[in-house]
Amino acid sequence: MKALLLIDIQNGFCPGGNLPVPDGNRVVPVANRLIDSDKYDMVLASQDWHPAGHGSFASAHPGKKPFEMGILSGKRQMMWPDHCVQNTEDAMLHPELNADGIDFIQQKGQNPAVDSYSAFRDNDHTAFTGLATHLLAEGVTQLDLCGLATDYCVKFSALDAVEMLPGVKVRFIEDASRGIDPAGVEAAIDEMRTRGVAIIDSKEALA
Ligand code: VGL
Ligand code: ZN
Repeated sequence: MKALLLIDIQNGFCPGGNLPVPDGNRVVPVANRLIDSDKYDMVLASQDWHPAGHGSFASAHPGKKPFEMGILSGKRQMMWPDHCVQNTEDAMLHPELNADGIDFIQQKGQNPAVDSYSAFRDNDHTAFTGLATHLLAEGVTQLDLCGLATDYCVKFSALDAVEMLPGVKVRFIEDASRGIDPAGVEAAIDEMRTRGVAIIDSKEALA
């Protein structure tokens, strides 16, 4: 069973959103080609889904500004602008993404005391979303990932997929993804490759 996992292709991470990734919207047509292809038995999407006042928001920490490091539940945490608050426009999947082709949506980031970059578990690895159990129950053998942002949620989801889905081929689709920081993207791709994630482009995924 081959699955495609689209990470956080939401308004909040596209230009005009609250935590815009440069050219984030440009992943949408590529993602749609993947969704509409006959290459996948299942298409899943993750959705960053924070309560208002989430502990990853700089606004929840007096004196902190966005993109400074802070502390959340005793651990180092990037202070983000308020983003992807539940039931707001910012949290909706990009309107041009072919949502009809998505079989399953995994929300994450609901616990105000911990961030959850990965679609599989929170950053301190104590709470699981259930996505790994779901994919294993479906008999997944290959998982292709792409979306936003390469250096945060895509990377952590891919690394968790390798660890939590034993025997599953995990591939990162580079041209269907964009990152926040260019140096961070390069490091993220190196780290994924080192940990066993195949780095491919959509042409290879669709071939
Ligand atoms: C993300 C920062 C905060 C992401 C989510 O989707 O990469 N990044 N929340
Ligand atoms: Zn977030």
